[in-house]
Amino acid sequence: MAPAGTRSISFALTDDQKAMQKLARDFAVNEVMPKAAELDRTMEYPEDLFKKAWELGLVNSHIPQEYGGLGLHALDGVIIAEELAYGCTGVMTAMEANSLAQAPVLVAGNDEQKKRFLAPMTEEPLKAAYGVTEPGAGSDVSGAKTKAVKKGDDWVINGNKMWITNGGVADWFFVLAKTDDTAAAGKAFTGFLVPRDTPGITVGRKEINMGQRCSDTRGISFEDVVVPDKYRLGEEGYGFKIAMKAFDFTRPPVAAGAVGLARRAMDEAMKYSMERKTFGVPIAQHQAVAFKIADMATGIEAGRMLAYKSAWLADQGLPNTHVASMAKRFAADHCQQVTYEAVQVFGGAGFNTEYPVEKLMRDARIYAIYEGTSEIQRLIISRLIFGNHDL
Ligand code: CS8
Ligand code: FAD
Repeated sequence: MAPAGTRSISFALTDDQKAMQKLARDFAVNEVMPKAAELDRTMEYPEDLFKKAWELGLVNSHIPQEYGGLGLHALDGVIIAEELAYGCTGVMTAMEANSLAQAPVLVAGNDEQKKRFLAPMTEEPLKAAYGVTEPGAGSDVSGAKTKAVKKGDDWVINGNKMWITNGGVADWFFVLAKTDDTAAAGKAFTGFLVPRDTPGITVGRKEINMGQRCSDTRGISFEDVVVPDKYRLGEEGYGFKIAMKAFDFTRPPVAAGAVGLARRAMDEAMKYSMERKTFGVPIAQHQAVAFKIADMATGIEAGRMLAYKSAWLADQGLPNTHVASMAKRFAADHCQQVTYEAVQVFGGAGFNTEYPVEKLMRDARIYAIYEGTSEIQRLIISRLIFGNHDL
């Protein structure tokens, strides 16, 4: 057998990663958790928490150093995302939505665009939003109808986006618009960076959602919105691919968010199961309860490994679409199961708003829907596997 040191795989975090994990964990436990129930009740956007997290470097962490950011890697972002989600996934989503909007810029933006849209986010706690989904097109992005027409040196955008996270607080939007009605999806769309104060943008009401209620979700309409050609992201016609490529970087942290939420629900269930007694013993001593916890812990570990691997592949510059979808699919579905069973462990108290697990169960539900439903992740995975792609 070869000596341990010669093996190439390592599950160890670096000292920097451990320090960042601790920073994010302390922030989640000490700052986010005490406010989570109130934010769920009021549905207020977590502005103060956003500012504090921004000051600590827990938001926008992957903006490159030449644009004023920390230049952290995808794996670092995944580690942070899990911890923030442990505190409250509504808060985590409000923060992570920035990364989602920035991802297309990191994938395809030029130097001028990065200076204009990314650099200011390191100077002030600005927000951004990713606008792809429409009232008539969510899973099927190619069905999006928002149009951009070239007029001289400008583009004129018309259409409606729906379910846009950070919609009401964003300083700018990434907008996917159709620029060629005749081409296939891969050449029919173009991405644009659109400042919020551009005339013709109307931001809709804050949607009242089942969970993650402090996160800001809105419809946005664009009526004759004029955008200069210099804000066109990447080549004309390549917007669909840019929008998809962005998910390769953002699905890993979303998966990590689901892992963080599951870990929180497991911790709550464990704590309660050691306190609550039935038939003369803590319920943790009933094997039916202890096995629920064992299954929770196993899935959390598996989900985390998938999230780590998908981010690690991205950091190596290797194809990661399939593993990112596996991570998102697995962790999203597992956190449904974990929060459902956590409510079960709490019994009647699990159904009550005075205890934390009913919120966790509501918050978990969206993980199987946003950033691509679990069905769409399966579609991506199966297509890649059957397509014999170089995985
Ligand atoms: O439509 C695609 C899809 O992914 N649908 C799901 C949409 C989705 O995930 N939406 C999420 C919106 S954002 C959100 O919810 C935010 S939540 C709030 C923030 C949370 C923070 C915590 C699909 C179904 C996968 C594909 O659709 P098709 O129409 O079948 O297109 P394809 O034929 O597969 O592809 C067309 C061309 O694009 C290329 N492509 C596809 N994927 C990629 C990636 N990288 C680069 N290029 C890609 N990943 C593909 O190769 C095709 O190129 P051709 O040259 O045409 O062959
Ligand atoms: P549909 O596409 O209509 O799907 C309905 C059902 O049919 C789903 O179960 C789906 O899985 C299933 N289905 C569809 N097609 C297939 C198929 N081919 N095979 C099998 N099953 C299929 N979007 C953004 O662009 N930016 C954001 O910031 C953003 N944030 C969001 C925040 C929240 C809280 C929510 C609710 C949504 C957000 N979204 C955002 C949109 C989100 O990505 C979409 O809701 C999601 O992709 C699903 O699209 P849809 O709602 O149109 O459902």
